[in-house]
Amino acid sequence: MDEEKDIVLAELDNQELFELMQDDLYDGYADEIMEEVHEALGRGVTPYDILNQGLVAGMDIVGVDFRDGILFVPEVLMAAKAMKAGMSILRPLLVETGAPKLGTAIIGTVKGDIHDIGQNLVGMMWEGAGLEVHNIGTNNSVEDYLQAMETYNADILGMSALLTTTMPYMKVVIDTLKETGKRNDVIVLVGGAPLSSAFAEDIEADAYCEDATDAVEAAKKFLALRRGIS
Ligand code: B1M
Repeated sequence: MDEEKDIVLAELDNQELFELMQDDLYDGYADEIMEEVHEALGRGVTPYDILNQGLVAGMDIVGVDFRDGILFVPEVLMAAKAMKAGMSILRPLLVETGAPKLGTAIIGTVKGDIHDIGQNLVGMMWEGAGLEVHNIGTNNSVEDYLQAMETYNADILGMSALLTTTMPYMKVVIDTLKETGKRNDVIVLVGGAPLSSAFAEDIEADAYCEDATDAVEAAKKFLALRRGIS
């Protein structure tokens, strides 16, 4: 994926530009990704399409090759860095919709898990939908979640897990909420690639969100239900 040195971005059609983004994300080229995101924006491509057809599609390819032992942790970290560089340009555009404030959410990855790209994306999309979002980062213990819920008076608790070994920790958090009588104070939404609706139901979360768009829909739905506006 290295024969692209003399590529003139302006000569590519949108599909070719997305494919180049996927290749450059794979190669961890953060500067090139930023140039390509600017090029796409300049053509009037929506931030949402750039995110999904360029960056997220590129990260999917990285995931497959990581699983298959073709890429290793340092390369995946470079790809993650390139993804974050692209997201840093898209973030204000995805967030600035002028939507009225819907409520307050906290989001963070569970204890033992340092994958944060997906939850950052969900946080951005929630902000764009009008939620006040407090992203509490990765590797969160029960205490971290409880503290953040209290500090921000959160309506929504969002938890992310990307590993089959860390997803059970979500149940630990929800069980603690139940034991401390706080379960009904908050809407619990969960997400991450290894999860499913059945898992969410099993641990008594309010909903499983397959992706960031789903997370926005779920947040709106459960906030409306809570306020009796369904
Ligand atoms: Co990791 N990793 N990783 N990794 N990594 C996966 C998850 C894996 C599936 C790769 C693979 O084998 N194909 C695999 C997990 C296997 C499993 O458990 N079944 C894996 C592994 C094994 C590991 C390590 C154990 C590797 C090792 O060290 N041997 C290690 C664990 C570290 C740890 O957490 N303790 C590890 C490390 C890493 C890096 C640090 C190198 C890097 C993370 C960098 C970072 O995040 N800052 C990394 C990456 C990048 C990945 C892959 C390639 C990409 C994840 C990603 O960012 N996807 C991933 C493979 C894959 O998922 N295809 C993989 C893009 C992102 C937009 O999608 O995160 O799914 P996603 O988020 C989506 C939805 O899931 C949903 O919405 C998001 C947007 O649409 N969503 C939510 C997510 N969270 C939500 C929360 C919500 C709602 C929706 O709340 C309401």
